[in-house]
Amino acid sequence: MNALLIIDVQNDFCPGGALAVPDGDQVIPVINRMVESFGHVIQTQDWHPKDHSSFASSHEGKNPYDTIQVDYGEQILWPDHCVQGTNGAEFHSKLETNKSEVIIRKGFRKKIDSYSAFFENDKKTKTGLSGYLKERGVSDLYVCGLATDFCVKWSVLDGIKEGFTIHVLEDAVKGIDIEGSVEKAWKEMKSAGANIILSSQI
Ligand code: VGL
Ligand code: ZN
Repeated sequence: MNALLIIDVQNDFCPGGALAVPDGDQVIPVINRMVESFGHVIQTQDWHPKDHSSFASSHEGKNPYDTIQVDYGEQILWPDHCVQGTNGAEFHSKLETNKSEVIIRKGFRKKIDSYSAFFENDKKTKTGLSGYLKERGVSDLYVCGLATDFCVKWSVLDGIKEGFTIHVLEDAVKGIDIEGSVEKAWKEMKSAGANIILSSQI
């Protein structure tokens, strides 16, 4: 069974937001068309407490995009974004969300960031999505949303590890791009076995 997985199409990742992905909102009409074609739709929502450890503001003397070492390795520090209950954390108002059957929230533990829809960045803490999909009989995930080089990439890599067949909708994702991270993300997703397709191929 197929499902569409929409990653983090939230105000803070769209133009005008706190961690805006360049042209991030341009994925919305493409995704809305995909929603019409899919029988099952799943979304993720980045959902941080206001003093989250991934925020530069939580670390004295640090600036956004600095990196620090934490228990689970390197962590990029972000501008405050997707704070629980704020407008920035809401889905973009133009995104079609009515059909979504489940919304996975991630990044709500203060000490652990979470890019992937499946595991938090410690690579151990599960979101529960894998079990949900397996119980529902989903085998193939069509991934779209924001951002190509972080939450999309890690969801794709973990989805493959969890045994799903992963298709990435190339024209329905956009990246942040820090020092070539978008190009690197495409390489990693391809070499892990992701199937890269265009929305017109659906
Ligand atoms: C994301 C950075 C921090 C994403 C979330 O959705 O790609 N990136 N939090
Ligand atoms: Zn985040």
